[in-house]
Amino acid sequence: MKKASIFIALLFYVCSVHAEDGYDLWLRYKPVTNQPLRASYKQQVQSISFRGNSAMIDAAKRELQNGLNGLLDKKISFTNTITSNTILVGTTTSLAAIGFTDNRLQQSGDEGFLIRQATIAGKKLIVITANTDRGILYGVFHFLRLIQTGQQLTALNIESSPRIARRILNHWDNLDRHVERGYAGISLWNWHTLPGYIDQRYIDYARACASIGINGTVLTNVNANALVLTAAYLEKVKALADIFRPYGIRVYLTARFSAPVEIGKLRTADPLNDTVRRWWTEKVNEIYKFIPDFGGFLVKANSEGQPGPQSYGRNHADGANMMADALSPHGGIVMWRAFVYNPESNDRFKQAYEEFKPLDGKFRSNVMVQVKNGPIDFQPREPFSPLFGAMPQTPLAMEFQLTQEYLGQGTNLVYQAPLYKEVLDADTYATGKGTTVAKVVDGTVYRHALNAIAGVANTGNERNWTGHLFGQANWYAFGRLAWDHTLSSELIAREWIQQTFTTNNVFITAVSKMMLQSHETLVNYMTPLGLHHIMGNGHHYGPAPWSDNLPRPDWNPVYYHKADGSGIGFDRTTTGTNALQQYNPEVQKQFDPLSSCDEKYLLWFHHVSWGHKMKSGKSLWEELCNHYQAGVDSVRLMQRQWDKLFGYIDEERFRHVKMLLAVQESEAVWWRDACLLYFQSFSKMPLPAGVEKPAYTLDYYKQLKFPYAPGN
Ligand code: GCW
Repeated sequence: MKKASIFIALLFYVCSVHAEDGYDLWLRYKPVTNQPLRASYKQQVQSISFRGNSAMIDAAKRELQNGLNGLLDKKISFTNTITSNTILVGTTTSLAAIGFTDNRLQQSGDEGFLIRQATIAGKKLIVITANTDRGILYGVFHFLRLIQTGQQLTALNIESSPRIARRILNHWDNLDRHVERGYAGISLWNWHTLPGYIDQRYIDYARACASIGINGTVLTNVNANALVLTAAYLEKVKALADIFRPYGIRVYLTARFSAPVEIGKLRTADPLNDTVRRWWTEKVNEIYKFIPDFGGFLVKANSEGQPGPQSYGRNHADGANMMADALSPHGGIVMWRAFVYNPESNDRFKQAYEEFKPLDGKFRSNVMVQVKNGPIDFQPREPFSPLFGAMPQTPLAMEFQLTQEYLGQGTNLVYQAPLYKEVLDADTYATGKGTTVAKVVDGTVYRHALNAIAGVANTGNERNWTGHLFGQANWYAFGRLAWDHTLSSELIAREWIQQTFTTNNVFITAVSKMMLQSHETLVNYMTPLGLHHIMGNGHHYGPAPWSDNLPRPDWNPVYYHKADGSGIGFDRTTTGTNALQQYNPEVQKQFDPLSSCDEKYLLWFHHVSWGHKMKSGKSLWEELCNHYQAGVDSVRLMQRQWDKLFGYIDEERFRHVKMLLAVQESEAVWWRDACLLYFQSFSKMPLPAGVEKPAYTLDYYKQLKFPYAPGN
């Protein structure tokens, strides 16, 4: 090629990879770049035909038309007649009227859908059908996903329905728009300008959620403000609920237990007091006047200073049941959180179980207990919470944290699907082998019709929604796994990459590899071998394993690692707090004795001597050092992998990720050096060969302060 033509080709290429700011998430609907494929799509999708009429059908219509117009780079029109190469969309009933039936729809429930090739009135076409409009909406989004991910439309035959009924985001958003543990700006909800001003963001949020099957949103922080239950705010909540409804999303609120006192002017919030009970009944009736399909309450009570029934000598069931009774006539539910701990117990690990296990069977049928994935608090790696194997009579909702409070916050690339899967696939052995956490949560083990999964949202008003562009992948993965927890982390990563960036295979392969390694990488440079909760106090930013000055012992990192001259780790066996006994015997065997403990969880359960011989033959100290170094090395590898991808995507997003990877590298180095210097003061052993020397002294790391770290 001549120089000039190379230049023109290059210019054309650069211009065709337009700058993008991430706002469009995985719903970009850019023209399919593979020309033969686009041509075949165009051939098969010549028009759209919708049966039915509702706000939800309208939303599906708009999405399908916009999506196809973009993807096929052609205006697709609607038709009312049955012609070949049409996408025919309608519910079971409306399509039965024109002679289309499929028995599989009997199993699809009220959210599932069917996408398949069909011949109707002699015409070959593609049908998207479901029992309900909601199923249609999900089917439409799935159909668009097929095109976005470059799948063939010939011989389509897909039946899909969600395994978990309630798939909910939990926003820890305050009424002043501060987001607790938020790293992506301020809250999406502009309470001040609602209900009059409807931000396009609200609609795009709903579209994004619906596209991955999320069907509920808790708008407010679990550290709740009772004001949201007053009429002035309920009007604003109603405005959001009205926007979300056509996208199949129900609104829930957090209920502050002391609301009857704070906004109701009562003298008590005692759940057994008749006046208090009447107050909640009336409050709930009022809410349903604003929002007829209101989902219910999420409640954090008697935890970290939040008010609750125990302040009145009552228990969690008394509190939850009171609210449940008020909600039940309207079909509302209570999600009562099990995240409790008080300084009296000898091990924070054990407390949720100690408080909730005795209450199994004491809750109303519209109460769920919402349990964090692990026993402590969203650590980079936790064993599953023992409650999942211990509450047969109570529907348990899973709570994951998408926002990266303990996973590098806004600057680290960490794809969390492997973390979610590790927990969901863990076996509780509650009813014998194969009683996985996922099967407890989705209701199959104990046949709970009420079942739910929640993710603490990572969204904010930053242009790209999640601060770090790759945070979007966690939102996406949460929704996809909530729909079907058997999907693999890799498949979800690939789907996300294809829709978010490009369908180029070199790019997809390289980036999915980065993503799949990223969680283990973070565990290595932060909390390897079962270390946990050694982050900075309060803001939880950066390492502070030395920290020991908070008023409660169980808020201090030293409580969790217990490093001393003899070794490191928390003894939760019979010689220690015996927290292990909360698991079924088969699970206990995976962690105890020390010699057979899965080393990923070692320091969660054992206090181990520095010289202890690990499975590799190396000492614990050496192994610990190597893990920290490996974490840093893997971040550097991610940087090199990313650098090679220059030119595959727009420069704006490329540079965004590149810069953040550099920040991540420096934070990984910081974690390694601060932790190793500190632990070395106990082990008194040298850094093994291959582990880089820290650039500063331990005192330097100890004096670092971050008064304005976000999210606190
Ligand atoms: O992880 C901890 C957080 C708190 C949070 C709490 C909870 C909303 O540090 O910010 O409060 O958990 O889950 O209730």
